[in-house]
Formats: sequence, C-alpha cells, structure tokens
Amino acid sequence: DNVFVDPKEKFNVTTAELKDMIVKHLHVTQGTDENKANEKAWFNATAAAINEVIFERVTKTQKTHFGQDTRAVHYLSLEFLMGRLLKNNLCNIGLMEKASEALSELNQDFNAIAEEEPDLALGNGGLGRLAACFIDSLATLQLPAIGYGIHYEHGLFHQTFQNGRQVERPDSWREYGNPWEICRPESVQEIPVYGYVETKYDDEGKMVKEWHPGRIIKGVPWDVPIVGYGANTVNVLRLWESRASDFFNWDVFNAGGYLDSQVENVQAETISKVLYPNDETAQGKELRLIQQYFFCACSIKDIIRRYKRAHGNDWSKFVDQVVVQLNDTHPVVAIPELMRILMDRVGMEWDQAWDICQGVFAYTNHTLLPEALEKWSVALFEKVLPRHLEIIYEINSRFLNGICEQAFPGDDAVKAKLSIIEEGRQKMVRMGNLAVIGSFKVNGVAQIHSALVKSDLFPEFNQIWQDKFTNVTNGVTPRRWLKSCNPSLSALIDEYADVDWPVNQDKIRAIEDLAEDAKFQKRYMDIKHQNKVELAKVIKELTDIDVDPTALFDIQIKRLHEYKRQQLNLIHIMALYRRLLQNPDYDMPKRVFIFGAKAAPGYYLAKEIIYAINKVADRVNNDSRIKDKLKVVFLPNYRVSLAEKMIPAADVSEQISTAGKEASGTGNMKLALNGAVTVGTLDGANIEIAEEAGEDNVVIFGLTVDGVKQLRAEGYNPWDYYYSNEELKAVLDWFDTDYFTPGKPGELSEVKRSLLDNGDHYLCLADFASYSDAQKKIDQLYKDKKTWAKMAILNTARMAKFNSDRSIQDYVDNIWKLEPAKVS
Ligand code: 26V
Repeated sequence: DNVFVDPKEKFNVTTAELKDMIVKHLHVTQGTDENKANEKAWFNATAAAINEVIFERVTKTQKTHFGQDTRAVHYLSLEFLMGRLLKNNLCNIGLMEKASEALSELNQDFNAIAEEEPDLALGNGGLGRLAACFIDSLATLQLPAIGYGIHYEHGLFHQTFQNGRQVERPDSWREYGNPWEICRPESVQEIPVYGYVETKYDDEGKMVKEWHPGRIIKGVPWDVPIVGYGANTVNVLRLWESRASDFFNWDVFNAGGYLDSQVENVQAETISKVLYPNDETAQGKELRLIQQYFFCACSIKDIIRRYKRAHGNDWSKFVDQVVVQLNDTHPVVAIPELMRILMDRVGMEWDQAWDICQGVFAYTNHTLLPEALEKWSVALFEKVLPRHLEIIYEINSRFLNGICEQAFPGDDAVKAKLSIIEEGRQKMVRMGNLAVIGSFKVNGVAQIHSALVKSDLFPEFNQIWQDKFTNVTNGVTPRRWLKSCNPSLSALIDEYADVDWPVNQDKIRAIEDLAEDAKFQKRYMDIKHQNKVELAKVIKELTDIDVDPTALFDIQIKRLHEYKRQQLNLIHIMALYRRLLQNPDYDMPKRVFIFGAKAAPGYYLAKEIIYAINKVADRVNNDSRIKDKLKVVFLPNYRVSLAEKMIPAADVSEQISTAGKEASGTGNMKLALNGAVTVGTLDGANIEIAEEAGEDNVVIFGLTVDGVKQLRAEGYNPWDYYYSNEELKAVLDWFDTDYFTPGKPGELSEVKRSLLDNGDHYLCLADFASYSDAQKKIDQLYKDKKTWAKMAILNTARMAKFNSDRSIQDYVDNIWKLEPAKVS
C-alpha cells in the first residue's frame, strides 16, 4: 500500500471548478467582486478556495489518529520559520498548475498574487526553519505529529538599510488577517505564574505542595494546517496566543478597576507580542522565561487533555502514546512542568512521575557556542516559577546523590560541573544540564556536531549514559527547496527521474549519468542562467544595482554572526578589488558577491560588518576602473521568501564558518541541491555534503576542528598573519582609511580591530590564505564550463541524504518509535 500517487492525480478538482471556487470566495469571504478586487483580495480568495480541500483533511486526519489511538510526537519549539504557505500548500496538494491556470483565466497574475502573502517569520534562522521543514516531512510521511509554538504578533523584525546601516522595523504579518489559521476557543488553557508555594500536610500526614499563583494567563490556540505532500495527512501547527484571563480580571473589574484591568490585559498580551531576535541579551529577560513557560504549560496541558480523552485517568499508557521533542533548551521548562502536574495535580509519587518524564522527553542540541547555552538566575526562576524551582532542586539532588555519586564517587569537581545549579555570586539554573538529565535521548544535528556534544560539551554525562547521546543529521524539504522554488529545474528532473522524486529523492540520482552529457549540461545551465536573470531583476528592484547574469553568482545567506565569518568573505572581496586595481587584467571571471543577513539588534560588531560590506559595495560597484568585473550586493530583509529567489540562482555557496562552530547549517543543503558549488570549511553538515557530492564537486579549505584546537593550544596570534601576508596587511589597513567612507576615516575600523586587537576569536586571518586559494580554484573551475556544469549537476543529483524526510525517519527509528497512520 506504499504505491505513490502523484498529488496531481489525487484531487479531481478541475480548473473550471477551482475558478468558480475562487470567485465564490471573492464574493462570500472577501465581500468584493472580480472587478473591484485587489491582489490581496485575490490572494485571500485563492487561499480560502484551497482551504476547502485542506480543512476537510485536517478533520479527517484527526479522526483517524483518534480512532487508531496513535502514538504521536509533539514538537515543542519557540520558533517555526514557515515562510509563505500558498505555493507550498498548492504544491503539496498538487493543484499548482490548476491554480495558476484558473487565475490566469481570470486575468490575474498568479505570481503577483503569491507575492501578496507576508512571510510567516516566527523564527530567527536555522533552528526555526528546521522545525518548519520537519513538520512538512512529518505530514508527508503520514506520521501523527503536532508542532507547538507561540502565536507571536510580531515575527522577526523587518530589516532596512539607512546609509548602509541596519534599521529594524516591526514585522506585522497578521495586520490584515491570516487565511491559514483556525482559532480553537474550545481548547483554551489557563496558565499560572508568579506567587508562592505553601507546604501542607494531608490527612495521612503526607507533605503536599500548593502553588498560589500571583497571576493567571489565558492561552488561546491557533491551528495552522500542515499539508503533507500528496495531502493524505494534514497535521497542525498549534500556536498559543496569550490573553488576560477573564476569570482573574473580573475581581479587579468589579471593584471598579476598569483601567487597572486594562493594564493587566496589556501585560498578559505582551507575552506573545514579539519573537526575541537571537542575541546574548535574552539572558535575565523575565519576559523570555515567561514566554517559554507559557507555551510549554499550554502544550503540556493540551497533550494531557488529549490523552485523557482516550485513556481517562489510566496513566499507564502515557509513555506509549506521547513523545515530546524539545527543540534546543528553550522548551526545557516543560520537564518540571510535567513533574508538577503529575505530582501536585494527579497525586503521583516522585518516582512514578519521574519515570514518566524520562520516558517522554528527548532533547536536540543546536549549538556549542557557550554564550548561547541558556541559564536563568535562581532568583528570577523563583519569582516567576517558585514551584518549578523546588522541583528542579529535587531533580538535581536526586541526580547528584544517586547516579552521579555512583559514577564519580566523591568527585566534587564533576558534581559541580554536572549540577543543574551553577554556584557563584549569582546562582544560575543550567537548562542544558536539566535537558540532559530529564531526557531519554539527546541528539546533535550533524555527525561532527554530535561527536563534539559528546566529547566537549557533555563528556561526563556521556560517560554516565552512553546510549543517551546520538546524532540526527539535519535535512531540508525538497518540496519547498526544489520543487516549488525552482520549477524549471524540477521540470527538467521530471523528464529523467520518476515523478515521486519529491518523496524519494534518491531518484534524482538518475541525472548523474547525464552529468557529462553536453545537451543535458546545456539545458541545466540554461535553467541556472534564467534563474540568475530573474534574481538580477530582483536585485535591480531592491537595490538599483545592475548585475550581469553571465557573471558567477556567489551567495552567502545566513544570520550575521562572527563565527559564520561574513567578514572573511569581505576581506577576500577587498583583496580581489585590490588585485584588480593593481592589474586591470587580473585573471578572474566576472563575479557578483551577494549577501543576505540580519544582525541581532543588540549585536554591535555584526552591525558594523553589515555597514562595512555596504560601504565596500558602494565603492566597488561604482568604480569604472574595474570594468564591472566585481559587484557586491547586500539584499535587504533576508527571509524565507527571498531565499527562494536567491538559492536557485547561486553558482557558489559560501559555507565558511570556523571549524567546530556551525552545528550543521541547512542553507548549505538547499544551495547544493539547487546546483551551487560549496566553498566551505570542514564544519557541520559541510563534511557530509562533501562526502555525498564527492570531494571533486566541492571546494574545501581552512583549518579542521583539530587544527583549530591545536592552533589555539599553541597560542594564536593574528598579528603573525598580518605581518607575514602583505596583501592581508594592506586589506586590513584599508579599513582605517576613508577609501570606502569618503571624508570619514576610521568608520570601518571596528572590523579591523576585532580581527587584530581583539584577538580574531574566529581565526579569520589564520584561514585567509587557504580561503583565497580556494577561491582561485573556483575561478579556474568556473572558466571550464563543462567541468562546472558537471559539478553543479552532481550536486543536485547527490543530495538525497539531506532530505528532511530522512532526518525524520532517523528520529522515528532511533528516538520516537512511531508508526505512520494512513489517512484514506
Ligand atoms: C538562542 C537564542 C538566545 C536568545 C533568544 C533567542 C534565541 C534564539 C535562538 C538561539 C539559539 C539558536 C541556535 C541555532 O539556531 N542553531 C542552529 O540550528 C540549526 C538547525 O539545527 C543549525 O543548522 C545551525 O548550524 C545552528 O547554528
């Protein structure tokens, strides 16, 4: 029964019927007509029309799961970076062509209408986009699953540039409504916060704890349908919105405190107001802790409500029915929350409650960066969640005196390290340690990262529980990241691979045999060229810069962070510019360097790097001496929908993090899948990408993880590289002049300072020479059109490992132990 049915064959909705449905919704849900409607109304009507298919499937899926009493995974994440849903949903229900035809018969431009949709940007970057790819794969694989997150009123900020500097504006994605969500008032939850704990004794003399909360917050669920490819299963993403609890407010209200009650409303509604942009400053932010607790508590209650509907008060099957995946440490407060419910509400003893918790939670680590490992001060925890702090202390003392003492008898140094509580001037709760102690599995997100989680981050925990630590290499959905974002390449693949390649990606390997076929190479590279023509138009529109689509398009897209080393890319660009100034005939193919990146608003140096790239771009792009051989473009407001336009047009993919710092990367996978050649370090998933694509089809450079460790152990001194490399010295000194900021020398000096005086923490100077050589190799390869085409084709052909369906299957086999449920 695993026979694949092309989604196109499945819904026998004709183009004419779809047309009628869209027009009907223009009238009945948009209150307008074909003559008056603007593009927004057309977008909403189209969404409403396809929702007729989708919503029915949601109900059917839920009935099936309830009827079969399925085990399900609950994916808890503070972030879901969904992007736009119209094309994705059409792709997955197989109605893309018909919708496009229907709209064009109605004299509408389908692409313009799709552009009306705001991105659902409820995430920062990799971690949030991974969650989005995962829920797509879960539905496609027909697995019973639900995503839980926050219904932020404002997603990740909108970025503009003013004189080359980043300016943030609020993102109001929902300002004019969102057709993809359903409010579920029947599943509202009430969540306590603040207050104090009373210790009491019941009739049998047993100690009981009663939490008297200081405030109650209401959680309102909004469900976004998640359509699997083929649309058999439509799961939901359930996002919680905070409101003031009516129940709690009435007292104040009745006492004549109408205005006070409005203040309470504002405070309660603040919880789901805005997504935190990731920077170090979230630590100690009370609102962030409340966000985490609010959505965990709503989700745990929701899970228990659903379980009880099937099993009443019989808790014996809970661990068989429920698995909760914690996306980083952000939702880890769910562990003490479930303990609290089981003990204080259900009345279980500690051991039974703890067994249940340990059977339910699994934790994914997404970063080794010390500054990103979450810690909360004990004082803050006690103020917001007094009962949870007690439970955490109890978990900790049982762990330290039990398992830890057995494994490391009398070793106080190890105990201090493994303790959930960090002692010191200010006591802290270490969320990573709590996650490891409370979960039955802990995974990293690429082979090398998972190895480092074991060897460097949690070595003693790994000694205690060797079976707990595992790897699941990340992946991306080929539905969004190839089929719908690159329709021309997909059509070409359709000619040579079975139609089910979007679910059986291995089938794309069929084009391996054509990698050296001149005709196929031409067709493949013509498509790449056409995608570059399209991107050139976008660049012109957004920046007014003219770029030549025959030039090599070199793309670096990811959050701006020192460890990702956009500054290394920049100093290499400056070196090329200098070579061209010194020798106008310097031998290199025309290149366009394209960046997309948001900096966290409080990350000073990241913003200086953006400014420096923009200033260098201004100078380079307007210097006639270099005859357009070099262009630099920084596209503003990088986001999922912009990525979908950039990735299909990339020739080169920049993946140049300091080895050991990038846990996995997922943009690297999307770019390679679309035929970009990776210039990368041996870091994160780059290593596995090189293995799959073949060493000849990527360009690797730089220090390895061991090399980095060795250099640091020897004592790294960036000045050695500065003084011994004439070109590097000249480029760095350039930052102090006014060459790029006329009349304002020193405006770019912060970048230089970070690379010299401040110690070049991410070893840019150590890797510069090797990076420059790698880029020379790219120049040579690109000149040989046949070789280049072959490399690009083989990258597309060999990326099946990085399908998020494979990642999900790994989670299913090694962690979740789930069975698919066929929805007929
Ligand atoms: C930290 C913080 C702290 C302050 C408040 C908001 C916030 C949000 C996120 C984070 C940590 C982000 C960790 C992360 O995004 N890791 C990335 O995960 C990707 C998916 O596994 C992986 O591909 C990237 O290499 C990794 O950097």
